[in-house]
Amino acid sequence: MASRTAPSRRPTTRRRGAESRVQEHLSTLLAKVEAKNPGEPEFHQTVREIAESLWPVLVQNPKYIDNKIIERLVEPDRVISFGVNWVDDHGEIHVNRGLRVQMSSSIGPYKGGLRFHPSVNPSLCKFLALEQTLKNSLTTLPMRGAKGGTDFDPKGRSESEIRRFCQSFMTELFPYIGEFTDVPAGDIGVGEREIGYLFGQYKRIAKRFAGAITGKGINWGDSRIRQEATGYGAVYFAREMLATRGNDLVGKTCLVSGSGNVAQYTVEKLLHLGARAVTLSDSDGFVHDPDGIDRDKLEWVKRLKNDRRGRIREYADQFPRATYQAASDRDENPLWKVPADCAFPSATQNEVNAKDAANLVENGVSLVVEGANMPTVPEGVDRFIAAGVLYGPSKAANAGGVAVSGLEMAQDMQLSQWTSEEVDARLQVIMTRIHDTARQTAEDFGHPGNYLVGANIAGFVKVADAMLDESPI
Ligand code: NDP
Ligand code: 2IT
Repeated sequence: MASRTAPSRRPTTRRRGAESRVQEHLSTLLAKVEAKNPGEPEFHQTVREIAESLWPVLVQNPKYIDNKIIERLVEPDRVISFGVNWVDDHGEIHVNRGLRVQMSSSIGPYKGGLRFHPSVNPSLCKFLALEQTLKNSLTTLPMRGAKGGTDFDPKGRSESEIRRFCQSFMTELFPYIGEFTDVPAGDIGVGEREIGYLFGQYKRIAKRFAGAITGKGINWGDSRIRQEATGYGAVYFAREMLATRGNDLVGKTCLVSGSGNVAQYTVEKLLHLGARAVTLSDSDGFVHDPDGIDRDKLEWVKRLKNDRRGRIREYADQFPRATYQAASDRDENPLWKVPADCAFPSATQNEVNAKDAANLVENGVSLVVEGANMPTVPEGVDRFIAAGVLYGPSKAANAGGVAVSGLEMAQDMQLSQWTSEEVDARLQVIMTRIHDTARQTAEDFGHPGNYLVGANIAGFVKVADAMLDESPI
C-alpha cells in the first residue's frame, strides 16, 4: 500500500519489522473494508485517507494494531435503514429511504447531521459518519460520530410537502435518537426550516422537550451562532493557518463554492476580517463578482437561497458586473481558475478534482480551507501539500458547526441560552485549539505543516484510547 506518511529515511532492523507489520495490517484492513462494503467508493476513500495518515502512530503504538482498533472504528455500531412514506400535494404517495449510521467509538452520545439529497446512500452516510467521529473527537466535546439522511429531493417541493416529509421521516427515526443517545442536526438540504418540522414532530411523539436535535430556531432552543458556526469556524481556522506564516486575511481575494449555509457564513466572516469573496455556486453553475460580495449583496443571497429558494444564476441578473457560468461536464470547474489568494470549497464531496487542484496551485492560491466534507479528491490533497499550500482538511476546518451543536446540547441541558458573544468566543477558542492540535501533532509525528496527518492522528488517538479504556476487546 502506497502511503502518504510512510517513512523515507533508512530504518533500523527493529523499526523495519514494525513498519512491515503496519504495512501488512493496513493492506489487509483496506482489502477487508472494500470486500465488506462493495460499491461504496466514498466510504473506501475516507477509510483509505485516514488509514494512510495513521502510519506513524501505528509504528509507535502496536497496541492499536493488537486491539484491531481501526477495524473496530470503521465498522459502524449500527446502520439503521427505514422507509419514509408520504403524500404529495396532488395525493400521490412517495416512498423514500431514510438512513442513520451510528459509527463505532466511545465518548458521549452519537452526533452528526442529516442530509436530504437524491445521492444519499450507505456509502455517503458511512463516509460522513466516520469523518464525523474524528471531527467530533477534535472538538474535545463529548460526542461520538453519526450521520444520516434520505434520498428525498427537497428541490421544487412545496412547504407543505417538506413538512409532511419531515414529519414522516421523524416518525420513523424517533426510536433511535434522544438527548443521551443520538442527536441529529442539519447538513445539505436540511436547514432551520427542516429542523423545525423534525423537532416539532419529535416533541409531538416524545411529549417532552429534550435537546434531541441541534440547529433549532433561536426562539425554540437554538444556540446563538449555530447557523453561522461552520462558516465562521472555517474562516477562524484559515486565520490561524495564515498567522503561522505571519500573514492574515486582510485584502485577500477568496473563492467560495456553494451558496448554502456554510458558504453564506464563510462569506460573512471573510468580510468581517477584511477579505472579500468573489464567487458562489450551486449545482447549476457559479457566479463571479469581480467587485466582491459585500454585505448588501450577501443579504440578497441569503434571501434568494433561504427564503425564495432561488438559483445562484439570478445573482448575475441582479448585479450586472457579475458573470454566470453554467456547470458543464468538462474535466475542470472554471470556478477554481478565477484569480484569487484563498479557496473555501463549501458545497459537497469531491468537488475539487485533481485538475482543479492543479489549477488552484497554478493560480497562486496559497490557502485552501474545506468548509464542505471531503471536497478535495486525494490526488488534489497531495498536490496542495506538495506545493506548500496551506491546506485545512474538512474534519478540522469545518468542525465549528458540530462544536457549537455541542454547546447547544449543553445549553439545552441547562435550559439556558448564552449570548452570541459568549458562543462566538468559545467557537474561536475551539477552532484555535483544533488548529494548534493538528499542527503540533503533524510536527510531533514527523510531518510538519501537514494538517491532514495531524488532524487524523489527533482525532484518532483520543477515540482509540477511549475505546481501549472502556474495553480492550
Ligand atoms: P446547504 O444545503 O445549505 O448548501 C449546499 C450547497 O452546495 C448548495 O449551494 C448546493 O447547491 C451545493 N451543492 C450540493 N450538492 C452539490 C453538487 N453535487 N454539486 C454542486 N453543488 C452542490 O448545505 P450546507 O451549506 O449545510 O453544506 C455544505 C457542505 O458543508 C456539505 O459538504 C456539508 O456536509 C458540509 N458541512 C455542513 C455543516 C453544517 O453545519 N451545515 C457542518 C460541517 C460541514 P444546490 O442547491 O444546487 O444543490
Ligand atoms: O458535517 C457536520 O459536521 C455537520 N453537518 C454538523 C453536524 C452537527 O451535529 O452539528
